Parts: sequence; C-alpha cells; structure tokens
Amino acid sequence: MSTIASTPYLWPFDGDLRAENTALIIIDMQTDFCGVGGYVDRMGYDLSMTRAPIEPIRRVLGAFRTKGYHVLHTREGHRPDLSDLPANKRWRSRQIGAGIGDPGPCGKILVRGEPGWEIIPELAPMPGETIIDKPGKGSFCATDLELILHLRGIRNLVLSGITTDVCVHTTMREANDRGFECLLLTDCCGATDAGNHAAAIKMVNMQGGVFGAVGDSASLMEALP
Ligand code: C5J
Repeated sequence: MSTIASTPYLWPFDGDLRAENTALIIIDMQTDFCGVGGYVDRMGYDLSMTRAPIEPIRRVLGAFRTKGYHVLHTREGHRPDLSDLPANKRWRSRQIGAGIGDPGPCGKILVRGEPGWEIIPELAPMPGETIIDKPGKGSFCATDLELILHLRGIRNLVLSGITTDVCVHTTMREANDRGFECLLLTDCCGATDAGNHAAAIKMVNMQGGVFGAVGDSASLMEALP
C-alpha cells in the first residue's frame, strides 16, 4: 500500500498505487498554449504562466517512464476542414484576436497538423505513449480515452498540463464522474491567470476532495512506488 502526501486526503484513497493501474496524463502542452506566436500568445496572455509547468512535468515524466507507469498526452485541435469546430468557439476566439482556424505565426491556430498544434519538444511523446486528439476542453468528450484507460486497467490518473482552470479541470471533472481516482499536481499545471490557477486548486479541495486530491511533483516522486 502506498500513498502520496496530498490534500485533502492521502492519494489514492485506498493506497492501491501501482505502475499497472496508474497513468500520468499530460494535457495540451502544445506550442499553441505555451509557445511564442501560438494561440495563448496571440490572445495576449503571459506565456511565463503556461510555461512554468514544463520543467516539473519533465521530471515527473522521467520518473513515470523509468518506473514503467502509463503515460498519455492530449492535444486540443481541430480537423483542417474545421468540421469539428463549433461556430461559437470560432466566433469567441476571433473576438479576442486569435481566431481558431485563422493563419498565425505558427500556422493555422489550433488546427491539427500545424506547427502550433504540436506538443513542445521538451515533452515530446515517446513511441508507445498514447496521444489523445480532442476537439474540446475535456479529454473524454469525442475521444477514445475512456475505452483505452479501461482496456489497460488504469484506475488512478495523475493530471498535469495546461490550462489548470480549463482543459485540466474539465478533464479532471469528467474523469472523476467516470469513477477514476484523480490527483492534480499543482506545480505541473499552469493557467493564463494566477487567480484562476489558485481557484481551480481550491475547488478540488472542497467537500473532502470533490474531484480528487491535490499534490505536487516533489511529494509524488518521493513516494511513487
Ligand atoms: C484552453 C486548454 N484554455 N488547453 N485550452 O482553451 O486549457
């Protein structure tokens, strides 16, 4: 039996933490969300906030790979013909000057196959690691993530990536409702706003861990069996 020092409870709840049943999920560490000229940059947000988790994630990723744990990556993006891009999502992005599907310095914004949509080189997936392409914020909506997790016998999910309050939180909520046991790593996530990052973490801690638990990379690596 092993647990990670986390709040508001030691994770996982039942101490069943093994390489076979546990996965690291790295959400949307793409140039569009943390690189110069990408979507978040075009919206005018401070890139240092979405780049902050790169090094902590790299360390956790190294530990998971070395110890033989499952690793999955996600990418938010749309088909080149934009047939999976809701009109309101496109309209809203244009309101803030970063139209999804429109050309930018890193190619068409948030479009599959474009340079900005690629996962950053520091966290590039290795052969054999699953990549989930998703058109929305949550990683379970319109993807085969749930099926893959079930087929591999994965029950525990360690969540990392960007942004804390949007794609990471949506994925955590979706996973929690599906019965997965979730741990959010605070230093392995980042938002476009410090207050939103803090609020997203606080929300998880409510109600005895309403969506799971919250920890950090140091506590995880210290106790990972
Ligand atoms: C956003 C994401 N914020 N990966 N996407 O649009 O959080």
